[in-house]
Amino acid sequence: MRREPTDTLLVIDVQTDFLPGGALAVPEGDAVIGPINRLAAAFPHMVLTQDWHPPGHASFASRHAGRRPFDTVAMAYGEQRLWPDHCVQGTPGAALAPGLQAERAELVIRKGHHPGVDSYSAFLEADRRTRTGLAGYLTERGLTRLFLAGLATDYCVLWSALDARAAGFETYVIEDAVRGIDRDGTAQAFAAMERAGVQRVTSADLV
Ligand code: VGL
Ligand code: ZN
Repeated sequence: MRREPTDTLLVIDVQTDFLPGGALAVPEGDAVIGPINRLAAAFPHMVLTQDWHPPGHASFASRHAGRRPFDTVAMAYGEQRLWPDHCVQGTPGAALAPGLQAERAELVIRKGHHPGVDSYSAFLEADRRTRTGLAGYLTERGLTRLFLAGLATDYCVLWSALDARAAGFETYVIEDAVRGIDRDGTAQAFAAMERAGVQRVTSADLV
């Protein structure tokens, strides 16, 4: 696939808490780092996201009496899955994964920082109204072709890809540079992305 000057590698949530041994470990989450590093060296632009929750965030099961991680609860903005405490601002678990080559990142966008609202998507928070500013940033810079990598396929990668399409970006998901939390959820996520016009590529197609 030919590289365009507007091509942007959008790396979602490659953070210590999502790696094996982390607070919300994604199976084989560390497997994305090698492909992402090779892509990072070759891409004209790179943007990262970081899940970045205040202590006691509303998505944490520990905040909801009688609830456990992976339960769902009704929030003002809709259904919310509950998680173990993860990616708490400033903690080691919230740091970018050691070994991730992030030097060339032009922007790190932090999301999930509103105490009462989650944000899987890099573009739009879970209330589906509050914008992160990423679409404006990319649009102002003319960065119109997005290639998604990172964690987790069935949550933050999925929602970011769907919102990228909804915002009119040409969107690709790099299948060997993403991993999911749940196996069925990951298969469903790939199907939903395909229906939305997200194209599937491998890192070998790109570098
Ligand atoms: C994520 C669950 C909770 C993700 C973030 O990065 O996919 N998943 N917070
Ligand atoms: Zn989170």
